[in-house]
Amino acid sequence: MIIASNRTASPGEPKVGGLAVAIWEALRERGGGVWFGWSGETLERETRGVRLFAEDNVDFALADLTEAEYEGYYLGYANRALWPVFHYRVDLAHFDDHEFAMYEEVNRRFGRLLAQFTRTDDTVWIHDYHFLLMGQEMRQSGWEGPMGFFLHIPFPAPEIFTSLPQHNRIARALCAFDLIGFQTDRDRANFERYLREIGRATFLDDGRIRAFDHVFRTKAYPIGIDADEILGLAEGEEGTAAASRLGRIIDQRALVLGVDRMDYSKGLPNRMEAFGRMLDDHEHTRGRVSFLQIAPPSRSDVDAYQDLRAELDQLSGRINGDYGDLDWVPIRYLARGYPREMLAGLYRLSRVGLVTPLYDGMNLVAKEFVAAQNPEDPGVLVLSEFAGAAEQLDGAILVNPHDISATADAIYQGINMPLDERIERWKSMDSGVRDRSIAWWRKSFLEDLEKIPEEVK
Ligand code: GDG
Repeated sequence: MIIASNRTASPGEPKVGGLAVAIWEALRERGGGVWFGWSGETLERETRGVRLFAEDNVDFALADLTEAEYEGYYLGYANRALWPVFHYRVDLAHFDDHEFAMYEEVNRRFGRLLAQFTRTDDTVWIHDYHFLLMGQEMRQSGWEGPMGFFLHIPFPAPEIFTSLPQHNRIARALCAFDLIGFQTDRDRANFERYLREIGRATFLDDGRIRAFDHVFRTKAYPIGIDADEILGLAEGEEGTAAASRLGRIIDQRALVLGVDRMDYSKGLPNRMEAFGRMLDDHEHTRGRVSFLQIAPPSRSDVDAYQDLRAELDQLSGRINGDYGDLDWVPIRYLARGYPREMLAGLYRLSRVGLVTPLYDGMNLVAKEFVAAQNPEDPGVLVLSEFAGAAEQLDGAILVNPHDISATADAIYQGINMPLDERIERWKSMDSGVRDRSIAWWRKSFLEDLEKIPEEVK
């Protein structure tokens, strides 16, 4: 089993986060393998090789980036072109041929490095938008075995995807995989529509697709979480300590909670506006509700992220200035990360989980919030209809995050929802989250991928 993702877990340290655990388990379950990725180090000059660390029967193979590659491949094409376009923010996208060349170069170099690890009978699984071209590079390096790809972020409608000057090159490279996994049917359908309308694909009777001289399959595999792990953390010592610490401060007030990487796709300004609108529309909620937004900064070397930070600082200050009082701050906005244990405790304490991205591949926070709840007194999930998770979490109050009034109403509805309705909604979500777990996700993708060699090519 050979897996590549831009960042890997740290060898020798506990594997935290859904994806890291899923990959780690996939490798161990199959008796070992290689987990390849960027080391997180940038060097002035290129080093050709990889550093190997063994843990159990897994080899971590870590490659460095040069400063120019980090700038062009990672900050540049991946995060200034692909991320915004795939999240429908063409207005924020920056297209630069040099950055694409760096992206191509890193995919080529990494693809060749990875090909060196493969042996007959191996299975290759490549992850996410950093490595869209890597499958093709692997094929060109001679790898002929089964090779799958999973896209963690949305795949946009063809009208948006084609704004990328290199859309044809990217789609062609993706088709070199045997199995292309998406978070939702919406994403899969977008990709297939691109192939049909622009890629002149043929859709075969057995469900496979022929395009750009390759035959492959596509399917949605909604990523999940380990619900028991989150529940255990929420009920554990650190989780309950965090909840009682915050509980003392917010007193009897209802807690509305948001937890997001600070990213423009997460709809944070809209969310703050909506909370302010609710205070405006329902005066009696003032002093009775507290909104806690945890937003650890990410990619702060990219301009759009610096602009977002400034916008949130300003907006939270304005709302707190307008509505706050001597003994009450409406928005607690914390631009830093917290340990997972604490987050789980806070999810459980909250009356409303506010997850309102403008666009999101899946959104694991929504699922974690559900898993952490007390079955006898569960909180309410207010969820954007544009999060992949909305295809599954039917007990949430779904909102259009661009509609500030509707989001304000949804928060209000959540705060006031009667217990029996909360329980009913939560139950249906919790069983879905448990069913479609991270283990289910990994197993179903790999089972499908491993069937590929049996199919007539
Ligand atoms: C990408 C796609 C897709 C957040 N703050 C802290 C913290 N977190 C953890 C959450 C959750 C994870 O980070 C965030 O996952 P999301 O799914 O919500 O979002 P992205 O980071 O954008 O992830 C997304 C995902 O990949 C998986 O395929 O669902 O659509 O964009 O687990 O709990 N963890 C800690 N401290 C924090 O302050 N420890």
